Amino acid sequence: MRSLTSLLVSALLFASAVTPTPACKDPIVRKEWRTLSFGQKQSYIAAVKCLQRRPSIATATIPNAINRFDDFQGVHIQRTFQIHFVGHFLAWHRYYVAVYEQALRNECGYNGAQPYWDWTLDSSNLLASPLWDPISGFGGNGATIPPDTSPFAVPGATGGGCICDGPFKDFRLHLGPGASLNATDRCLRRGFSPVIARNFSSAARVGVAMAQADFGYFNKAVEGETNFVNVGIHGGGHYSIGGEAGDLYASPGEPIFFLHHANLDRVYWQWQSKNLPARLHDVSGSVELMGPITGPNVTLAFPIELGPLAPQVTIRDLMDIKGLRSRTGVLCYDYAKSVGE
Ligand SMILES: *[C@@H]1O[C@H](CO)[C@@H](O)[C@H](O)[C@H]1NC(C)=O
Ligand SMILES: *[C@@H]1O[C@H](CO)[C@@H](O)[C@H](O)[C@H]1NC(C)=O
Ligand SMILES: *[C@@H]1O[C@H](CO)[C@@H](O)[C@H](O)[C@H]1NC(C)=O
Ligand SMILES: [Cu+2]
Repeated sequence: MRSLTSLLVSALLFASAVTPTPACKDPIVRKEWRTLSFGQKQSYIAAVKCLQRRPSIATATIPNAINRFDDFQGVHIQRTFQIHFVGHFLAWHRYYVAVYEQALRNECGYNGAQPYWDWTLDSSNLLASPLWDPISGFGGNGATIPPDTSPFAVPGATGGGCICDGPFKDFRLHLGPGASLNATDRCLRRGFSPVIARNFSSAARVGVAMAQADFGYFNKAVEGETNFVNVGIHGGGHYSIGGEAGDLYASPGEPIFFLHHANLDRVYWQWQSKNLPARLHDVSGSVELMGPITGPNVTLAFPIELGPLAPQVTIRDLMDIKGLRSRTGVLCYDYAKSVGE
């Protein structure tokens, strides 16, 4: 009798023989949030809310995940210490956002691409960002609660409580905060910090990252350090929103996480595009969180795992955002210019 595994393997081989992965002819184009029409913004938000209603497929490893949105947050919580301050930080998050984008399209009928948030446009006036619009955007700051007096408090944070308006006002999270995968029932919190946006989300900060000559230094400029003296442009997006977005583990519980990481990915692609022949192959950095300089370091063959969300791939498969076109990778999207570029 054939085992279940061999049946599955032959079914997969059969499926791939019949329908080979289509090449990437027409990459979907990711646009800056404020360049979308009102209807496009509404359809994106409707798709996110749809993901928040569809049942989890990850309860074997994340028992308290209730819906597909939880699945994404849960996988990030589980892997926090394997995917930050490592050489594959940008590759992992590139794949993660692309798989989320595909879930919106394939499971929720969304026909656009993942929008990005070019936070340099809001760096000097965070509170005026159109992202916070309660009708066309994601709603605004959290309610004002007593300030966080811990040493890890975000400088300049305001609000901090549950969000008060917008499409996610009544949305409930089921995992986190922090590393907890216990069943919880929580609101979405925000704690806007205009000073973090001003200091770390500026065009000048992006310029510093773009000027780096190799991937190792570029990655360091993006991720910054584990303090508030330099949170990098990565931390800039997270801590300027604060609340859930400022939770290193549970931050994908903030829907804007995916717009922020799409923009980081866009900066990464712009940096790669300055010298594609070399930079499609340039990876370095530690395998382990803040790992020793003596290695081990990542290589193009390093595996990128999203657990129940998607098949394992390698960094090599993720180096080219249009890699599926030449069948050298698994991705197929592009970026439209931001406002004023
Ligand atoms: C999660 O649940 C376990 C078992 O009940 C408990 O020991 C642990 O403290 C909980 N963690 C959090 C963060 O609440
Ligand atoms: C922001 O930058 C100003 C000016 O350089 C500096 O004085 C301040 O400490 C910085 N604050 C944070 C939170 O980075
Ligand atoms: C690991 O990479 C760092 C730079 O990111 C480099 O200085 C170091 O020599 C590398 N270590 C090994 C063992 O290759
Ligand atoms: Cu992350």
